[in-house]
Amino acid sequence: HSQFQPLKEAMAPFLERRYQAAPLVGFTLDDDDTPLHRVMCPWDRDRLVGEVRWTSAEQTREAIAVARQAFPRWDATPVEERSAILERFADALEANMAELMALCCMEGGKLLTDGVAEVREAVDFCRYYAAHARELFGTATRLPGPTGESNELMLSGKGVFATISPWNFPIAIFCGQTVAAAVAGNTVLAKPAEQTSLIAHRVVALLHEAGMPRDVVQLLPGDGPTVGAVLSGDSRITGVAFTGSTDTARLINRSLAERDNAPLPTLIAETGGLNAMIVDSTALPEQVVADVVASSYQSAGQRCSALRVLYVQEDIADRIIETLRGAMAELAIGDPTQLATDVGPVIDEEARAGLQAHIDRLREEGRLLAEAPVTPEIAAKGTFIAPTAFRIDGIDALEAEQFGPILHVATFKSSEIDDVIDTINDRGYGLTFGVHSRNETFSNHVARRIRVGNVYVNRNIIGAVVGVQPFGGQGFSGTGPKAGGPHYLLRFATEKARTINTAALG
Ligand code: TXE
Repeated sequence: HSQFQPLKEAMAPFLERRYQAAPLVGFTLDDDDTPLHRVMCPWDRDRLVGEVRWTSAEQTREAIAVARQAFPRWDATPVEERSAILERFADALEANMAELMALCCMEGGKLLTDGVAEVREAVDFCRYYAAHARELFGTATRLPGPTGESNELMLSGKGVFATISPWNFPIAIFCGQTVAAAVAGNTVLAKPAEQTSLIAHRVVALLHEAGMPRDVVQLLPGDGPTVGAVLSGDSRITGVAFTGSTDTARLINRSLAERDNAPLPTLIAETGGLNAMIVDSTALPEQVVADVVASSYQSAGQRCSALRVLYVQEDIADRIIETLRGAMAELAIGDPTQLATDVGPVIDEEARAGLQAHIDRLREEGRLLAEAPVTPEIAAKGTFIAPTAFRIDGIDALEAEQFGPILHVATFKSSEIDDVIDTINDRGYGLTFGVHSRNETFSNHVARRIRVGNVYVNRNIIGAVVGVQPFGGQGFSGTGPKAGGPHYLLRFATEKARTINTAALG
């Protein structure tokens, strides 16, 4: 904890600040047009964090016109200049770490250490995409061809992109999608999640200060059915980079497809998961449980990569559950600004109520295996959910992803392993997956057969280091390409092959 102590002290003054936010667009706003929304703190329900003015449908359409007009100029801007803006922005994020962490705690309910990780990941995205853009967009690729002809392939931006982001990584994912679209030469309409508008406002203000033109990246805070729906229904939008739930991705896909007289769209979607881990009887219970607790309960289970279903081989199940009970009894739940806290609140009352209903149902069925303690005083202060583990028959018992600190545990016999893998594959999601075993033949077999985007062997399943573990799923979990991987920027780009008859010039 000692390494975080100076940051904790540096963020203290920002915890008291009241923030104001509004759309950041490339035209003059008439301020009184839209209502102000009050932002309350998830772990201290009477505390006002700030106010945000949401974007109206009309303002959204005007912003699209601005983006369209700015596109040719921005796409013609040398990539060196575009990348340099991302690098200056990365420096600015680092320099403002304390304030951004404070905002993550206050508006997003994130632990202080999660806030640090957010900023670092955003910085990594900026530097990685800046470097990649130079490679991809800097020079045309020469291609072989017959004598008297020159052939080359050039990459450029596609047009106007909307980036629609979730609240659970309000800096990292929001920045990653937005800077990728921009550095590839597109103009961008960034729509943050309703719940994290203040953070997004501060981030885009820093991006503009770093030199990103105001008409190239515009911030449109607002609700999904208004701003999000206008963006995905407008025929001037070339593509959408979306991260959020699978249901919303389906809505956006439909809306893009139904547009008249619109370019065939690009949809890059990173969506939900029903992530599983398989543990065989050779695994070490202490190590398994440490990784399970991290995977299921870090960030209060509000990670798309979080572990939802643990499959344990029958003969080791009792030991795993006993060890898990012990570990969960130790979890500290409460104020996310305190370094000793392990689990903070969930994002809002709607999320809390949905999770609680799921918990109540499983508890009534007598399925509770373990529970972490939440004191009544803490529960009364904010949207806290006690981390729990329940026994279920298998992944098919779950209708949907439960986006919170709830783990489901099923058992299997060693002869059933291929059926378990088939069931997980057939469920349709395909984001993260883990296997714990000291038998390499077993873990190789499982890792090979499972159809997911990210497989983790003998560790937790929630890591996604930029450039090291490119991240993203398949099936219900997303379209690819993987964020923080070498192919990501290509989906934001269009290719032009140029053939010159060199003989014609003599
Ligand atoms: O999603 P929502 P949330 C997933 C995670 C979970 C979800 C949580 O698994 O399922 O994200 O985020 C906007 N037209 N991932 O609750 O509700 C909405 O305003 C256009 C996956 O925020 O889908 C918000 O900005 N837009 C992941 C955004 O969509 C609309 C990593 C997301 O909202 C809209 C992180 C509409 N009709 C989280 N309705 C991964 N796989 O990488 C809403 N929105």
